[in-house]
Amino acid sequence: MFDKVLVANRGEIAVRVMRSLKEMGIETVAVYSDADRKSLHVRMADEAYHVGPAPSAESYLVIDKILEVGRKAGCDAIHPGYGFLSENSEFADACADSEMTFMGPRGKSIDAMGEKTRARTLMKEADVPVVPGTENAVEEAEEAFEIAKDMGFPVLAKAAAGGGGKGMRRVDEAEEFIDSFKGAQREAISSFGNGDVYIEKYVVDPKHVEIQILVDEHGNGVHLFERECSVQRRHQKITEETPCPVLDDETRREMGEVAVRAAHAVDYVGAGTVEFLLDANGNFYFLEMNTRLQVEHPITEMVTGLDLVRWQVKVAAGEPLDFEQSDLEQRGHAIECRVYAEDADENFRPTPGTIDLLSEPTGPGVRVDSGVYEGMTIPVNYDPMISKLCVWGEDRDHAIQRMRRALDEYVIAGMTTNIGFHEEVLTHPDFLDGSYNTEFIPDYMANRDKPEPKHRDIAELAAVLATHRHDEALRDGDGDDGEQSGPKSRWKTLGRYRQLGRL
Ligand code: MV4
Repeated sequence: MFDKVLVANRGEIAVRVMRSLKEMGIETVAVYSDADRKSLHVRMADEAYHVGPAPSAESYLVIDKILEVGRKAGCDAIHPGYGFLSENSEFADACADSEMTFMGPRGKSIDAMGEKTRARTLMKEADVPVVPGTENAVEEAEEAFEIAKDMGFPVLAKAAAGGGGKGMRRVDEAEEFIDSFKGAQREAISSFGNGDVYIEKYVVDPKHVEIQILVDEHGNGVHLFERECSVQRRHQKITEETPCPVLDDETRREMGEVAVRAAHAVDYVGAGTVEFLLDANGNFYFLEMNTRLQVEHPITEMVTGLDLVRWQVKVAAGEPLDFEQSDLEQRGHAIECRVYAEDADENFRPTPGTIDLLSEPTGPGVRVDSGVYEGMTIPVNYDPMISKLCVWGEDRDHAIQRMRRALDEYVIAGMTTNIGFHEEVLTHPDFLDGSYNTEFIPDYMANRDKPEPKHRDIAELAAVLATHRHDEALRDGDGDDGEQSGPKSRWKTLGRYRQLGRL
């Protein structure tokens, strides 16, 4: 087993990974940029090393700097988290070359899934259903047009080097095709330096359902069931849940088996996720594979009882899985809400700032994976996610009730957050009946009226109160109240304003 691990990431995921490492008796090493000197992951780590200025291209993404820290600190492995270098095959191979274990798949597995046309070919060979489409990129727009007409509109022109929604053009009518196709080629060149574009039949109003898999070095592979991720906007997930409310057991089992086959087809080792589109008739199609731990992994942990990071570490150390598929079950229901410093009323504009007051929900069935603490300033340089609020319930209704309770308990003052927006989602009829698909948020936003001020006003009021209380504390030499001293207790005061806000 490893003695000391470098966590090559920041924020909540670095904190999450370090927690499992600590539980396993492994020392933790953090890296940080100028913007993260005071961030939570730096405080959590046993050691921390500076890796450069705020822009990630000059710090968290510089392979040589990260490896140098690993060597200097004497690490025997590196956990990449998600984003940054997590799906960089060059980094995965460079770790292996410098005798630090990369906690992820081999570089060649990352590359096999990274190029979409190649991945589709490999998947077809492994009997994994893919969306009908061309085998390879099509160079000539006229040739592509003939193919599209045979296929029938709508079709999708996709960049072979794309992924996560980048480099896609939907074409609904023949007249638009040539321009859109050429546009997709230009975009592919400017975004990826690779102009290859291929054609797929467009699957209308699908659900996005993904399967978590786990494979060890000894060829044992299991799936940890699905996550339903259709609540998203511009390819940013907002809410995820498991089980998927419309999936039957037969389809679930099939999807799981297919996902494990997909992983084996690229000699995958470690934790990974296979994404599918699920159409209204219950047909599912391989979309892409994410060769990393994902943001939304906690809801899988809640229904399976497994610690995915712990298993990433064990598998990376060469240990075999000590359970098989038949040992696993989905127990209850889990939901994640991604809590962001953003303003849903202003086109989801990021609103990073300083957290004046923070009180995170706790209690039965609640888990908060947070990257912040009270008084911390959220850097403007990175994704403005504050935390992931996850709940577990005995069934879906229970989980929804718990999530609404937990959202209500959550106090973040000093900035606008999307907590109020989550409450809207969690009370929407299409969410409640589970029928929603990837058009849910776009459709909702097109018709949405700005809600009554609630969380937003409360946050601003609370910021004023926090400042006031701070002044008072300086004057009295003691910020906290003793007994029933009313206004001096910030939580009681805040509670009163929260109730007022609801009148
Ligand atoms: C599609 C599709 C419909 N038909 N492919 C978006 C992300 C990228 N991984 C692929 N995506 C899609 N591919 C075909 N043939 C619809 C989407 C899509 C989508 C997929 C998952 C979650 C949200 C989405 C939102 C819009 C479009």
